[in-house]
Amino acid sequence: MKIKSFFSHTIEDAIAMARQEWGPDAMLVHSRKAPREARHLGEYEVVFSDGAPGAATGESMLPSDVTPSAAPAGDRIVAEVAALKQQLESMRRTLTKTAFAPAPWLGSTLLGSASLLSEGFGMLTAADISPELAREIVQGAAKRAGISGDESKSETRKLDEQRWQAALREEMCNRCRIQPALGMEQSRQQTVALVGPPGSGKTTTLVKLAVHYGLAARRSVLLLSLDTYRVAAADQLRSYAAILGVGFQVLETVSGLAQVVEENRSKDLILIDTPGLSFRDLEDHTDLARFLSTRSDIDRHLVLSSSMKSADLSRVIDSYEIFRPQRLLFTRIDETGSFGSLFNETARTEKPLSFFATGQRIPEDLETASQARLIDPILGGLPEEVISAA
Ligand SMILES: Nc1nc2c(ncn2[C@@H]2O[C@H](COP(=O)(O)OP(=O)(O)O)[C@@H](O)[C@H]2O)c(=O)[nH]1
Ligand SMILES: [Mg+2]
Repeated sequence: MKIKSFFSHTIEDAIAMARQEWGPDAMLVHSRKAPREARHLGEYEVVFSDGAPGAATGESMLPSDVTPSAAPAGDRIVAEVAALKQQLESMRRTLTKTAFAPAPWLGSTLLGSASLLSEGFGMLTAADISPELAREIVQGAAKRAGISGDESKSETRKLDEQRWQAALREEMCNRCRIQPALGMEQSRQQTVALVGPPGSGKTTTLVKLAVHYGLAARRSVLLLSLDTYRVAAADQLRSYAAILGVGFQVLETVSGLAQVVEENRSKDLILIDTPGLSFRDLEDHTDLARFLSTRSDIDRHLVLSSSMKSADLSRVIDSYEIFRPQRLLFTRIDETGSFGSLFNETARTEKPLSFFATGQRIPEDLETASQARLIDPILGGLPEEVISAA
C-alpha cells in the first residue's frame, strides 16, 4: 500500500496529476483544502492510494486536527465517497478471487492448468451461464484441449491460448443448435406460428419475417391473427398487412384456423400471430396449444425477450411447452449485452435458435440466428491473465 498527497490549484488538477503518476488503478482517498503550512504547494490536497490491498481508509488519512465532521461538507462527502469506493473495490477483489478459485472438481493434479480452467469457469458464470453448465463446458474443453485428470507432465505444459479458446468455443457450439429457417422440411408451403408471452415481439417479428421471407423473396404471403384476446389487438397486424399489400384474416376459433390453412394451400408462406398469454391465460387456451402442437406441418417458434431474467425465461419456456415449439426466437437482442441466459436455455431445451430480433425497426431489425452472435460476447470476456497463463 502506498499513500501520497497531490497538491494543485483545483481538486480536478490534483486528481489529474495523481492519475498521471499512478495510473487508473489509483484510488482517491480524501480531498480537502490544503493545510496552511502546505498552501505554497497548492490550494487543494488530494490523497491517493495506489489501489493495493490494505490501503488506508479516508478517515485514517485525515490529520488528527481535522476530523471528518470538522472538514467542510463538500470535502466530507468526497472523503466518504472515496472510502465507500475503496470498500467496494476490496469487495470486488474478494468476489473475483472467490469466483475464480479453483473448484474441487477441477482436480488438484491439474496444477498450472487449474487456474486456466477456473478462470474459464469464472468467465462463463460471470456471463450468467449456470454453474452446472459452465462446469460441463470447462470439463469438456479441458478434455478436448488435452488436459486430463492424471498426473503426467502434459498437464502442466503451457496451453496455447488459441487451443483453449477453440476448445471452449467448440464445447459451447455443440450445445447451441441453429436453424434459421421457416416451415417444416417436408412441406413446400411454409406455415409458421409465433407463440410466446405478451409483449415478447411476436407481431413485430412476424411482419419482419413476412417482408424478408415473403415479399423480398417474391413469395405469396398470408397473415393470420388469432389475437382476439385483447380488444383491437389484431388491428396492428391488419395495418401492416394493408401497407405490405398481403392477405390478412382474423380468426376467432381454432377450427376456423384449420379451415383457412386448408383453403390457402397455394400460398407460399402463411404466418400465424397468436395472443400473448400469461401463465394464467395459458390454461384457457389449451385448445389452441393442442391444435398447433399436433400439426406436424406448422412450424412453431417460441418468441422470447432476451432481456428476461434467467429464472423467468426458464419458467416461460417450460409453460409454453404445451405448444411444443420447435425453435426459439429471441427478440430485444439490442437491449442486452449478456447472452448467458439465452445460452442456458438453448443448451437446456436443445431447441434450435431461429432468428434474432435486434430492434424495433421493421423490417431491418431481424437477423438469422448464429452461434457467433451468442457465443462471442461470452468468450470475449476471457481475461488477459488467462491468455498469459495459457
Ligand atoms: N428494442 C426492441 N424492441 C422490440 C423488439 N421486438 C419488438 N419490440 C417492441 O416490443 C413491443 C411489443 O412488440 P409486439 O410485437 O407488439 O409484441 P407481442 O405482444 O408479442 O406481439 C413493441 O413496442 C415493439 O416495437 C426488439 O427486437 N427490440
Ligand atoms: Mg401481438
